[in-house]
Amino acid sequence: MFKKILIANRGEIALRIQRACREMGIQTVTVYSEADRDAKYVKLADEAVCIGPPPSTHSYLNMPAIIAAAEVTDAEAIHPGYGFLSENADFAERVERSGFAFIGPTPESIRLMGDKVSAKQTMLRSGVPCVPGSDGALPEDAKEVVRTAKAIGYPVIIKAAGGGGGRGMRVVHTEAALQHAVQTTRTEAGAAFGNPAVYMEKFLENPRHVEIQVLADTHRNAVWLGERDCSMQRRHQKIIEEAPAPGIARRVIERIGDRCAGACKKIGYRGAGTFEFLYQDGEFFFIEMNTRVQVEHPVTEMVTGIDIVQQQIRVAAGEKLPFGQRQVQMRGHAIECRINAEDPYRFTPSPGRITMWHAPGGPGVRVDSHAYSNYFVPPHYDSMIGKIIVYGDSREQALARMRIALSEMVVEGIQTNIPLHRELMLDAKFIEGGTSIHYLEDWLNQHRR
Ligand code: MV4
Repeated sequence: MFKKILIANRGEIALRIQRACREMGIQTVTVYSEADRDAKYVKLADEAVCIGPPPSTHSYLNMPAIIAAAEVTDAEAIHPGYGFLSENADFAERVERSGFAFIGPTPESIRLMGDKVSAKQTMLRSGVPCVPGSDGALPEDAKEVVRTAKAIGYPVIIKAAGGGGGRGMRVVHTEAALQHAVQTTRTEAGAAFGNPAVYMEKFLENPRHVEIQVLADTHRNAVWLGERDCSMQRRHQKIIEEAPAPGIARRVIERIGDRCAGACKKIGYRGAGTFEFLYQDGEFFFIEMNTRVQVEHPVTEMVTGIDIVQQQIRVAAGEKLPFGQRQVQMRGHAIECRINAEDPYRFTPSPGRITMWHAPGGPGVRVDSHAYSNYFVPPHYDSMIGKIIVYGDSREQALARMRIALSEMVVEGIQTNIPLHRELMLDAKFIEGGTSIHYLEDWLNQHRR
């Protein structure tokens, strides 16, 4: 096992990785920007190295600075967390070429899944069901594009191969709008991702976002750890996630989960990963794969009892997964609310000093946050300052515990989205379960104040 790991991230996930390391007896190096100098997790780290000024392009995205920090501290491995460099294949490659272990998949896997066209083709070959669409990237030939759309049936969606997470896509309802949409998406994709390739899919009008968590080692073992429903989102920012997904038959999920684990074995995947699906009318359709640990990983940890971050570290060190698929048991229900420093109804960021921070507690309540009373939320980064995760034997109990946790939580000095979460936990349709990816935005439009 590694003796020392460098954490190339900030905020709650830096603290989360630090805690996993500490439990495993691994020393931690935290890198930080000048804006995060006074963060508590920086002081809690065994060693800390300043890697640059506040803008992430000069710090958390600065590959030479991060690798140099690993060199001077004699770290053996680098954990990238989520966001920043976590899905950058070139970074993973530079980390490995510099003699460090990258706590994540191989650069080849990251690259394969980073190109959404090659990701989809890989999944189709592994028997993972995908959204009906073009066979690979769209050709230049306009007539061929028209034929493809006709065969799929309108509405269709044009997506950039280099996109993902909602970036670089355009819905098309008529043949008249098709050519312009394809050309515009191509041009934008070339500028944004350095890759003008686009592909076409049937546009699903009212799906849920359900994802499958996987873990794979370097000994051809791969397991899936159940699913998460992440449909409660606004502008591709998830705010509530839960496991299991309400109202989906276990046998349907099991078939998909087994296919995901099978795909991991087939491509020699290593580490934690997430298969994103759209779920509509009882069917799953793969859209993309994330090759990192995700913000919402705790809900899976709560229902499986598996520490995903620890397992990421173990498989990166070459260890075998200590359990097979039959040992993975899902039990109870977990819900996560992301706490953002923002206006709860206008969504404008609200950085600044937290004058009072009181986190909830009690049975089945977990708070993953680096915040505390007198912590200054810097304006340079994502507005998420923590997560409340609750567990219950049933969804009803988890909901009740989340309502209590949200009622106990006190944050003063900045605005947060806690009032929004309090309302949503009392919303009849959310309580019923199974709301689509459009539900929150529709709800916000009706509850505008
Ligand atoms: C779609 C779709 C409908 N049909 N693809 C947005 C994020 C990216 N991961 C894929 N996305 C979508 N792809 C087809 N064929 C609708 C979305 C979508 C969405 C997906 C998941 C969660 C939230 C979303 C919000 C708007 C659109």
